[in-house]
Amino acid sequence: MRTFNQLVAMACLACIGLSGCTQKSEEYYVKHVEFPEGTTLEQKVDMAARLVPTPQQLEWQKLELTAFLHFGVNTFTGREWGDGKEDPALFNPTELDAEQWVKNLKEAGFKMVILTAKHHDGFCLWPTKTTKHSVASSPWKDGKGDVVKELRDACTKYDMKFGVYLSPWDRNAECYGDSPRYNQYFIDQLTELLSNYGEVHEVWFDGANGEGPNGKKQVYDWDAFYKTIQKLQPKATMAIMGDDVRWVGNERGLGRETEWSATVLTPGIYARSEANNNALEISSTSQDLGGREILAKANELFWYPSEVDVSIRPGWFYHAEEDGKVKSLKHLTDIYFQSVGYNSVLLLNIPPDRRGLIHENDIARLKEFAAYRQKMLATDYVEEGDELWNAGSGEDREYTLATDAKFNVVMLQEDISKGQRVESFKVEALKDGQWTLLGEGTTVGYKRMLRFPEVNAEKLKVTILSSRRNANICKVAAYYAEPVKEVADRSEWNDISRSDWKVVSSQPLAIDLGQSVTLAAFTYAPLNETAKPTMAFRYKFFVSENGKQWKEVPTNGEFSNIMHNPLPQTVAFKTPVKARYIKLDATTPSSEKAVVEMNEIGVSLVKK
Ligand code: FUL
Repeated sequence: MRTFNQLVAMACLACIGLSGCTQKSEEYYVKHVEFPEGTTLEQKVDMAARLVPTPQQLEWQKLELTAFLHFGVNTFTGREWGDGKEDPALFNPTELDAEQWVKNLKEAGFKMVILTAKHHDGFCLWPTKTTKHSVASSPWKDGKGDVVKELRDACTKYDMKFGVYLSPWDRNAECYGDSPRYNQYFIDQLTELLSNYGEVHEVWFDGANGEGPNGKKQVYDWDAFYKTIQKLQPKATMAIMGDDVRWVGNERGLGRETEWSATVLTPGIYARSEANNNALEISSTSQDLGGREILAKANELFWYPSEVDVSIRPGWFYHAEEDGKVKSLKHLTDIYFQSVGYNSVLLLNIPPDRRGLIHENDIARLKEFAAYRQKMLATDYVEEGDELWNAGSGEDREYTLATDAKFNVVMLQEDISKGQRVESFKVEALKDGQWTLLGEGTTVGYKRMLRFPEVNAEKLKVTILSSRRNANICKVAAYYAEPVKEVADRSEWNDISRSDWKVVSSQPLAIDLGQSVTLAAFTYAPLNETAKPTMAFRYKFFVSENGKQWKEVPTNGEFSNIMHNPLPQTVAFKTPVKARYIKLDATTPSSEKAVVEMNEIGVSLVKK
């Protein structure tokens, strides 16, 4: 593992006076700082205020909107996680056009695209020398195609940043689990991707591994992966199982209101990460990753900003049956305010379809989303909101608003190249000689947007209630965001009323549907769309006409990725089955007996 002394040594920079700044010089720590023994909380807070991003982390943060492209064999099998046994012949997009992807994403305001060059199924979208399990063995372009190259060329043409997702978990590689061999295999794949496609701006390593306790155990050599990136693409950011960009902790597009980029969470690729994070009793899903309470217990701090990854559809891969389930404009704008507006970068997934094109429904929604943001950002009612404000705790500043200002969003930004400092703030508006509170918030960081009911006002007052050293507020803006009505949710996944159902056994769950029907599919929908340790992951599904003789229905037996994305998963049967009774025999992600309730199950009847 790379030594931290190296980092700290290069990290201590002297700041030579800032214009408009009352503090003459400040010493900064780049990306990481260790607290020597005996450091008091006040000293830690002061050091935390001087932790700053690397130049590439800063550039990354400014992108705000980035796009994910989940594409691969799953696109053709309908699965979310392939098992690696798929025939490469399945991969055959009929009209693949990477320019269509990039052009549309560019027009919608996205600044980078990240492609699943290899997902968990191990199928490579470029003609790799490491395995036959790639596009080279597919009928697409007679095995002469290269999706990574097509995307790279399109990114060059449209001046779009380019990133690769390479799944460490590989269900196809025969050497997976034979740790040294697979690590070399992975490094060879990484080397190809980082050597043959020009500049790569981000490398995204997924942390998912669904093998379970009895699966193959692969010990990853993160240090060697890290060094490969450092050598071949030193300017790239390394995300998730990386130390530049942190997973926000859910796949729903929900950032934290209090979001510290200067965080106590030790990145998962460091050997000491488990020990450190266990000692603090934290993980990437914890609420407080940088407040004073947790800082008091920590020995080191990282500049490790949050990225909100979420799909525009329920699944990460394209499934035709989700064409009507593209997230609504209301949902997307909420995601925007809760990611970009909560000091995070949004990584929105838009999965190309079986043609190899972004589907018309997704494009239409992207256009609406872009138009919405453009309209909102076109008019900033704050005058002189760009003037740098070096604000101490308790200080306030008044801003004149344009005449007839009508707004419902206030945006604040800190100059994070000098650290993240604001701990709490409030915003008030002056109307007819009266100050009214519009809202309060905690962290600001790179960007914080506060929403409230629409107001007309003459002045705006921002108060920094608490800050770690003086905050460097570099932007205050006020916008009007058109209220958006929610379109009714059309996710129906149960065709027969449950009032006639009876649970005939709870372990495994067996249900009498009260009538004999012909089923086309069943759905498992974790209660409140929330993951719990007792939830189902692997399963067998049985049907019966009399509740005594059961017949197993062939399925792929896995609710892929349900732990991270606990949305309803519908399993369509190859051929319809007759049933009065159904049974789900399932185990949890840690291979215990799962607990499933009747109202978490739905059935779909064959449509006449
Ligand atoms: C998860 C994966 O398991 C999903 O399939 C998807 O790629 C998502 C972005 O990350 O961990």
